[in-house]
Amino acid sequence: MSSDCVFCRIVRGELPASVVFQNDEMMAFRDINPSAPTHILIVPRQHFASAAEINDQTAPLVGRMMQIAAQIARDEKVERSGYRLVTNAGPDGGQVVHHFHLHLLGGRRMRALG
Ligand code: DGP
Repeated sequence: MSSDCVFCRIVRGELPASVVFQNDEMMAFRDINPSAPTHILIVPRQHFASAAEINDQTAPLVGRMMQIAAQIARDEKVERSGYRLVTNAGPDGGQVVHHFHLHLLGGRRMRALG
């Protein structure tokens, strides 16, 4: 937990969020600045900075986050049309919030990477 981390504050209930899923180890809520018609962030309750910090303890949690992302995609009715799951790490990755999270993006055609 980090007192000034915006996602820790959402997890603690100190900041509002449009929550679409939560359990004892993660929350999923709508991005405040959506890049697609469906743009949901999947956020572990445990604070760690980015994909660069995934370790043996957190790797199973990350797998379950991807599993829940697929479930949310079904709930959001983008499973058939398709979607993108992405995590940004560090400056060149465009990471702004330094609390690991997945972006679930759908509802429009994504551009090819690269
Ligand atoms: P990034 O660190 O670049 O992977 O993306 C962080 C995302 O978090 C960005 O798309 C905007 C979103 N965001 C930042 N602050 C808030 C907030 O207070 N509430 C919500 N719902 N989303 C936020």
